[in-house]
Amino acid sequence: MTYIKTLGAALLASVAMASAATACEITFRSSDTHPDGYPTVAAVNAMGDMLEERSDGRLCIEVFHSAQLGEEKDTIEQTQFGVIDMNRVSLGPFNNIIEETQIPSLPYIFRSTEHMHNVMDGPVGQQILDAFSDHDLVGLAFYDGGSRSFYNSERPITSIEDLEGLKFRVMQSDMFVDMVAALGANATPMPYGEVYSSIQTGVIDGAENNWPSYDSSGHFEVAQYYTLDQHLIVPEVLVMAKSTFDALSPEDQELVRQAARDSVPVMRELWAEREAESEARVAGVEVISDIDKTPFIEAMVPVYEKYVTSPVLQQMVLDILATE
Ligand code: GTR
Repeated sequence: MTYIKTLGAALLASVAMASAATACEITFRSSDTHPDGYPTVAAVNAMGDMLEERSDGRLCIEVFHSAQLGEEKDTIEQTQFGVIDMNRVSLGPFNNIIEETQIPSLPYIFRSTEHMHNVMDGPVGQQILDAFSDHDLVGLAFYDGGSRSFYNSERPITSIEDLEGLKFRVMQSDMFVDMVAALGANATPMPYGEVYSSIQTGVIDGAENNWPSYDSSGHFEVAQYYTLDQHLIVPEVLVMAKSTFDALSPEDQELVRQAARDSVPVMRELWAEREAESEARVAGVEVISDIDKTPFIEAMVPVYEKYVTSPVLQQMVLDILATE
Protein backbone atom coordinates (compact mmCIF):
# COMPACT_ATOMS: atom_id res chain seq x y z
CA MET A 1 0.00 0.00 0.00
CA THR A 2 2.78 2.39 1.02
CA TYR A 3 4.50 1.48 -2.20
CA ILE A 4 1.36 2.31 -4.22
CA LYS A 5 0.99 5.62 -2.33
CA THR A 6 4.59 6.60 -3.04
CA LEU A 7 4.16 5.70 -6.66
CA GLY A 8 0.93 7.73 -6.84
CA ALA A 9 2.61 10.77 -5.24
CA ALA A 10 5.52 10.53 -7.67
CA LEU A 11 3.14 10.26 -10.60
CA LEU A 12 1.15 13.28 -9.46
CA ALA A 13 4.33 15.29 -9.03
CA SER A 14 5.49 14.45 -12.55
CA VAL A 15 2.06 15.35 -13.99
CA ALA A 16 2.17 18.68 -12.14
CA MET A 17 5.66 19.35 -13.47
CA ALA A 18 4.62 18.48 -16.98
CA SER A 19 1.61 20.80 -16.87
CA ALA A 20 3.74 23.62 -15.46
CA ALA A 21 6.14 23.09 -18.33
CA THR A 22 3.36 23.17 -20.91
CA ALA A 23 1.57 26.22 -19.44
CA CYS A 24 2.81 28.26 -22.39
CA GLU A 25 0.24 28.31 -25.21
CA ILE A 26 2.87 29.39 -27.70
CA THR A 27 6.62 28.91 -27.41
CA PHE A 28 8.65 30.85 -29.97
CA ARG A 29 11.80 29.01 -31.01
CA SER A 30 14.62 31.53 -31.21
CA SER A 31 18.04 30.95 -32.76
CA ASP A 32 21.44 32.28 -31.70
CA THR A 33 24.94 31.31 -32.74
CA HIS A 34 26.42 32.22 -29.35
CA PRO A 35 26.66 30.01 -26.26
CA ASP A 36 24.35 30.14 -23.28
CA GLY A 37 25.11 33.13 -21.05
CA TYR A 38 26.43 35.30 -23.93
CA PRO A 39 24.76 38.76 -23.78
CA THR A 40 22.62 38.20 -26.89
CA VAL A 41 21.29 34.89 -25.54
CA ALA A 42 20.73 36.37 -22.09
CA ALA A 43 18.86 39.34 -23.59
CA VAL A 44 16.44 37.16 -25.57
CA ASN A 45 15.91 35.06 -22.44
CA ALA A 46 15.15 38.27 -20.52
CA MET A 47 12.67 39.22 -23.26
CA GLY A 48 11.08 35.76 -22.83
CA ASP A 49 10.68 36.30 -19.08
CA MET A 50 8.99 39.67 -19.67
CA LEU A 51 6.72 38.23 -22.33
CA GLU A 52 5.70 35.27 -20.20
CA GLU A 53 4.89 37.49 -17.25
CA ARG A 54 2.97 40.08 -19.28
CA SER A 55 0.93 37.43 -21.13
CA ASP A 56 0.08 35.56 -17.90
CA GLY A 57 2.25 32.69 -18.97
CA ARG A 58 0.75 32.24 -22.46
CA LEU A 59 3.66 33.44 -24.62
CA CYS A 60 7.12 31.99 -24.10
CA ILE A 61 10.49 31.97 -25.84
CA GLU A 62 12.95 29.11 -26.00
CA VAL A 63 16.43 30.14 -27.13
CA PHE A 64 18.36 27.54 -29.08
CA HIS A 65 21.86 28.85 -28.46
CA SER A 66 25.26 27.67 -29.75
CA ALA A 67 24.05 27.42 -33.37
CA GLN A 68 21.87 24.40 -32.49
CA LEU A 69 19.51 25.40 -35.32
CA GLY A 70 22.34 26.13 -37.77
CA GLU A 71 24.69 28.87 -38.91
CA GLU A 72 23.36 32.42 -39.34
CA LYS A 73 22.85 32.46 -43.12
CA ASP A 74 20.82 29.22 -43.03
CA THR A 75 18.79 30.19 -39.97
CA ILE A 76 17.87 33.48 -41.66
CA GLU A 77 16.35 31.51 -44.56
CA GLN A 78 14.54 29.22 -42.15
CA THR A 79 13.15 32.22 -40.30
CA GLN A 80 11.89 33.66 -43.58
CA PHE A 81 10.11 30.35 -44.18
CA GLY A 82 8.67 30.40 -40.64
CA VAL A 83 10.45 27.17 -39.64
CA ILE A 84 12.25 29.19 -36.94
CA ASP A 85 10.12 31.81 -35.13
CA MET A 86 12.78 34.23 -33.98
CA ASN A 87 16.41 34.91 -34.76
CA ARG A 88 19.14 37.04 -33.24
CA VAL A 89 21.85 37.67 -35.83
CA SER A 90 24.34 40.27 -36.96
CA LEU A 91 23.14 42.65 -39.68
CA GLY A 92 26.10 41.42 -41.79
CA PRO A 93 24.47 38.25 -43.17
CA PHE A 94 21.44 40.34 -44.14
CA ASN A 95 23.49 42.65 -46.37
CA ASN A 96 23.04 40.59 -49.55
CA ILE A 97 19.27 40.27 -48.94
CA ILE A 98 18.11 43.65 -47.58
CA GLU A 99 20.08 46.59 -48.98
CA GLU A 100 19.13 48.97 -46.14
CA THR A 101 21.11 46.75 -43.73
CA GLN A 102 24.29 47.57 -45.65
CA ILE A 103 24.28 51.14 -44.43
CA PRO A 104 24.91 50.55 -40.69
CA SER A 105 27.31 47.77 -41.78
CA LEU A 106 29.52 50.22 -43.70
CA PRO A 107 33.09 50.47 -42.40
CA TYR A 108 33.69 53.47 -40.14
CA ILE A 109 30.14 54.78 -40.59
CA PHE A 110 29.71 55.22 -36.82
CA ARG A 111 31.96 57.48 -34.76
CA SER A 112 31.29 55.60 -31.53
CA THR A 113 28.91 53.17 -29.83
CA GLU A 114 26.94 56.15 -28.59
CA HIS A 115 26.58 57.43 -32.16
CA MET A 116 25.40 53.97 -33.25
CA HIS A 117 22.82 53.90 -30.43
CA ASN A 118 21.51 57.35 -31.37
CA VAL A 119 21.12 56.30 -35.02
CA MET A 120 19.59 52.88 -34.41
CA ASP A 121 17.19 54.26 -31.76
CA GLY A 122 16.06 56.96 -34.20
CA PRO A 123 14.36 57.25 -37.62
CA VAL A 124 17.13 55.47 -39.59
CA GLY A 125 16.89 52.51 -37.23
CA GLN A 126 13.12 52.42 -37.72
CA GLN A 127 13.56 52.62 -41.50
CA ILE A 128 15.79 49.54 -41.35
CA LEU A 129 13.44 47.62 -39.05
CA ASP A 130 10.58 48.40 -41.47
CA ALA A 131 12.62 47.07 -44.42
CA PHE A 132 12.46 43.54 -43.01
CA SER A 133 8.72 43.33 -43.70
CA ASP A 134 9.31 43.03 -47.47
CA HIS A 135 11.37 39.91 -46.76
CA ASP A 136 8.92 37.78 -44.73
CA LEU A 137 10.35 39.05 -41.45
CA VAL A 138 9.46 41.50 -38.70
CA GLY A 139 12.35 43.58 -37.34
CA LEU A 140 11.94 43.80 -33.55
CA ALA A 141 15.05 45.41 -32.06
CA PHE A 142 18.73 46.14 -32.45
CA TYR A 143 21.38 44.88 -30.07
CA ASP A 144 25.03 45.86 -29.65
CA GLY A 145 27.78 44.11 -31.60
CA GLY A 146 30.71 46.13 -30.29
CA SER A 147 33.42 47.19 -32.69
CA ARG A 148 35.12 44.62 -34.88
CA SER A 149 38.87 44.50 -35.47
CA PHE A 150 41.27 42.22 -37.34
CA TYR A 151 43.14 39.36 -35.69
CA ASN A 152 45.52 36.85 -37.22
CA SER A 153 48.03 34.13 -36.53
CA GLU A 154 50.88 35.50 -38.66
CA ARG A 155 52.09 38.89 -37.51
CA PRO A 156 51.18 42.08 -35.66
CA ILE A 157 49.30 44.49 -37.95
CA THR A 158 50.56 47.97 -37.17
CA SER A 159 49.64 49.65 -40.46
CA ILE A 160 47.53 49.04 -43.55
CA GLU A 161 50.65 47.70 -45.37
CA ASP A 162 50.92 44.81 -42.90
CA LEU A 163 47.55 43.49 -44.11
CA GLU A 164 48.84 42.77 -47.59
CA GLY A 165 48.45 39.19 -48.70
CA LEU A 166 46.77 37.96 -45.51
CA LYS A 167 43.62 35.90 -45.81
CA PHE A 168 40.74 36.81 -43.50
CA ARG A 169 37.38 35.23 -42.90
CA VAL A 170 34.46 37.65 -43.16
CA MET A 171 30.74 37.24 -42.52
CA GLN A 172 28.72 36.14 -45.55
CA SER A 173 28.30 39.62 -47.06
CA ASP A 174 29.76 40.77 -50.40
CA MET A 175 30.41 44.19 -48.92
CA PHE A 176 32.83 42.75 -46.37
CA VAL A 177 34.72 40.89 -49.10
CA ASP A 178 35.18 44.22 -50.89
CA MET A 179 36.12 45.94 -47.64
CA VAL A 180 39.00 43.52 -47.04
CA ALA A 181 40.11 43.71 -50.68
CA ALA A 182 40.19 47.52 -50.46
CA LEU A 183 42.64 47.13 -47.57
CA GLY A 184 44.96 44.97 -49.68
CA ALA A 185 44.12 41.63 -48.06
CA ASN A 186 42.02 38.64 -49.20
CA ALA A 187 38.65 37.69 -47.80
CA THR A 188 36.82 34.39 -47.58
CA PRO A 189 33.18 34.49 -46.50
CA MET A 190 32.45 31.56 -44.21
CA PRO A 191 30.13 30.56 -41.35
CA TYR A 192 31.26 31.55 -37.86
CA GLY A 193 31.45 27.94 -36.68
CA GLU A 194 34.16 27.08 -39.22
CA VAL A 195 36.55 29.89 -38.34
CA TYR A 196 38.45 28.27 -35.46
CA SER A 197 39.50 25.15 -37.37
CA SER A 198 40.17 27.15 -40.54
CA ILE A 199 42.69 29.33 -38.72
CA GLN A 200 44.14 26.32 -36.95
CA THR A 201 44.72 24.43 -40.20
CA GLY A 202 45.99 27.50 -42.04
CA VAL A 203 43.10 27.73 -44.52
CA ILE A 204 42.87 31.37 -43.41
CA ASP A 205 45.26 33.58 -41.44
CA GLY A 206 42.64 35.26 -39.31
CA ALA A 207 39.27 36.91 -39.02
CA GLU A 208 37.72 40.02 -37.49
CA ASN A 209 35.36 40.40 -34.58
CA ASN A 210 34.61 42.11 -31.28
CA TRP A 211 36.21 41.23 -27.90
CA PRO A 212 33.39 38.97 -26.63
CA SER A 213 33.28 36.86 -29.83
CA TYR A 214 37.09 36.68 -30.09
CA ASP A 215 37.02 35.40 -26.53
CA SER A 216 34.00 33.06 -26.45
CA SER A 217 34.78 31.41 -29.81
CA GLY A 218 38.32 30.65 -28.63
CA HIS A 219 39.74 32.35 -31.73
CA PHE A 220 42.27 34.10 -29.50
CA GLU A 221 43.88 30.70 -28.93
CA VAL A 222 44.76 30.31 -32.62
CA ALA A 223 45.16 33.96 -33.73
CA GLN A 224 47.13 35.87 -31.15
CA TYR A 225 47.63 39.27 -32.87
CA TYR A 226 44.64 41.58 -32.37
CA THR A 227 44.80 45.03 -33.96
CA LEU A 228 42.34 47.62 -32.70
CA ASP A 229 41.52 49.16 -36.08
CA GLN A 230 37.78 49.02 -35.23
CA HIS A 231 36.66 49.04 -38.86
CA LEU A 232 33.08 48.00 -38.16
CA ILE A 233 30.43 48.75 -35.55
CA VAL A 234 27.74 46.46 -36.95
CA PRO A 235 24.54 46.32 -34.90
CA GLU A 236 22.84 43.00 -34.31
CA VAL A 237 19.15 42.48 -34.91
CA LEU A 238 16.33 40.46 -33.45
CA VAL A 239 13.73 39.40 -36.01
CA MET A 240 10.55 37.32 -36.02
CA ALA A 241 9.15 35.23 -38.86
CA LYS A 242 6.34 37.25 -40.46
CA SER A 243 4.09 34.17 -40.55
CA THR A 244 4.57 33.67 -36.78
CA PHE A 245 3.93 37.36 -36.08
CA ASP A 246 0.85 37.57 -38.34
CA ALA A 247 -0.75 34.59 -36.57
CA LEU A 248 -0.82 36.58 -33.29
CA SER A 249 -3.62 38.89 -32.14
CA PRO A 250 -2.80 42.62 -32.38
CA GLU A 251 -2.53 42.70 -28.56
CA ASP A 252 -0.02 39.85 -28.52
CA GLN A 253 1.91 41.44 -31.39
CA GLU A 254 2.31 44.55 -29.28
CA LEU A 255 3.41 42.47 -26.27
CA VAL A 256 6.12 40.90 -28.44
CA ARG A 257 7.28 44.24 -29.83
CA GLN A 258 7.35 45.87 -26.40
CA ALA A 259 9.22 43.00 -24.71
CA ALA A 260 11.81 43.11 -27.53
CA ARG A 261 12.23 46.88 -27.04
CA ASP A 262 12.55 46.40 -23.28
CA SER A 263 15.28 43.81 -23.73
CA VAL A 264 17.53 46.40 -25.42
CA PRO A 265 18.69 48.24 -22.26
CA VAL A 266 19.23 44.85 -20.59
CA MET A 267 21.41 43.81 -23.51
CA ARG A 268 23.40 47.04 -23.55
CA GLU A 269 24.30 46.68 -19.89
CA LEU A 270 25.28 43.03 -20.24
CA TRP A 271 27.29 43.88 -23.36
CA ALA A 272 29.34 46.62 -21.73
CA GLU A 273 30.20 44.29 -18.83
CA ARG A 274 31.07 41.43 -21.17
CA GLU A 275 33.32 43.55 -23.39
CA ALA A 276 35.46 44.51 -20.40
CA GLU A 277 35.51 40.92 -19.09
CA SER A 278 36.52 39.47 -22.45
CA GLU A 279 39.24 42.02 -23.03
CA ALA A 280 40.71 41.07 -19.66
CA ARG A 281 40.29 37.32 -20.29
CA VAL A 282 42.29 37.28 -23.52
CA ALA A 283 45.11 39.22 -21.84
CA GLY A 284 47.76 36.81 -23.20
CA VAL A 285 47.34 37.99 -26.80
CA GLU A 286 49.35 40.77 -28.42
CA VAL A 287 47.05 43.77 -28.74
CA ILE A 288 48.10 46.50 -31.17
CA SER A 289 46.16 49.54 -30.05
CA ASP A 290 48.44 52.31 -31.26
CA ILE A 291 47.31 52.44 -34.87
CA ASP A 292 46.59 55.30 -37.25
CA LYS A 293 43.08 54.65 -38.58
CA THR A 294 43.18 57.41 -41.21
CA PRO A 295 44.59 55.23 -44.05
CA PHE A 296 42.03 52.54 -43.21
CA ILE A 297 39.19 55.07 -43.40
CA GLU A 298 40.48 56.57 -46.65
CA ALA A 299 40.76 53.11 -48.24
CA MET A 300 37.00 52.64 -47.78
CA VAL A 301 35.97 55.19 -50.43
CA PRO A 302 35.51 52.54 -53.19
CA VAL A 303 33.32 50.48 -50.83
CA TYR A 304 31.01 53.45 -50.23
CA GLU A 305 30.97 54.17 -53.98
CA LYS A 306 30.02 50.60 -54.82
CA TYR A 307 27.34 50.06 -52.17
CA VAL A 308 25.78 53.46 -51.46
CA THR A 309 24.13 53.70 -54.83
CA SER A 310 20.46 54.72 -54.68
CA PRO A 311 19.21 58.11 -53.44
CA VAL A 312 17.49 56.33 -50.52
CA LEU A 313 20.77 54.78 -49.34
CA GLN A 314 22.65 58.02 -49.90
CA GLN A 315 20.13 59.85 -47.75
CA MET A 316 20.53 57.24 -45.01
CA VAL A 317 24.28 57.86 -44.95
CA LEU A 318 23.72 61.63 -44.76
CA ASP A 319 21.18 61.15 -41.95
CA ILE A 320 23.66 59.01 -40.02
CA LEU A 321 26.47 61.52 -40.46
CA ALA A 322 24.14 64.30 -39.28
CA THR A 323 23.13 62.38 -36.14
CA GLU A 324 24.87 63.42 -32.92
C1 GTR B 1 29.48 38.03 -33.80
C2 GTR B 1 28.00 38.21 -33.90
C3 GTR B 1 27.37 36.96 -34.46
C4 GTR B 1 28.05 36.53 -35.74
C5 GTR B 1 29.56 36.52 -35.61
C6 GTR B 1 30.23 36.28 -36.95
O1 GTR B 1 30.07 39.21 -33.32
O2 GTR B 1 27.45 38.45 -32.63
O3 GTR B 1 26.01 37.20 -34.65
O4 GTR B 1 27.66 37.36 -36.79
O5 GTR B 1 30.03 37.72 -35.07
O6 GTR B 1 31.27 36.88 -37.18
O7 GTR B 1 29.73 35.47 -37.74
